[in-house]
Amino acid sequence: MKLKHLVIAALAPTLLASGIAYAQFKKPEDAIKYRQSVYTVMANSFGKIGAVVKGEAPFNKDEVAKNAAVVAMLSTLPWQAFGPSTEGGNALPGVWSDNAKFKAAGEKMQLAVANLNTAAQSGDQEAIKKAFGAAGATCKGCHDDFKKK
Ligand code: ASC
Repeated sequence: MKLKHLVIAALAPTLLASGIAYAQFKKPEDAIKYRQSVYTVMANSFGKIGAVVKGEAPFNKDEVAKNAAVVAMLSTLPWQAFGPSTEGGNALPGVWSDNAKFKAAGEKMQLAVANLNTAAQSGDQEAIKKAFGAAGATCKGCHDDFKKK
C-alpha cells in the first residue's frame, strides 16, 4: 500500500467515528485477542520510532514515516473490540463502567498519533520528537486508568 493510501486509511475511520459500531466477535476471547494484537503491532512500530527519538537507532525518514502511518492507522482499530461482554484480558472494568472517559482517552491518543504521523511525513526531527512524547503520554495516561498493571 502506498503511504498516501495508508494516511487516507488512517483518517477515514476518524471521519466515521460518530457512527462507529462494535465489531462482532464469536467469543469475548476473540475480541480480547484482536485488541491485544492491534496494540502489539502498534507498540512495535511506536517503539521503533522511540528508538530513533532516543538516539538508539539512526534516523531514516522513510522508516519513521512508515511506522508513524502504521501507528496512526492501527490507532483506529481497538475500540470496536471493547464492546459489551468483552471484559477481561488486560482491560480494567473501568473501560465499561466509565466508558465515556475511556472513549475520550482513546480519542486523545488517536489525535496525538495523527499529529505524530503528520510530523513524521514532514520529516522534521524536532517535531517528531515532540509529537512522539505527546503520543507516549496519551498511551500512558490511558494505561494508568484502564490497563491492568
Ligand atoms: C510504548 C508502548 C507503550 C507506550 C507507553 C508510553 O512504546 O508500548 O504502551 O510507549 O509506554 O508511556
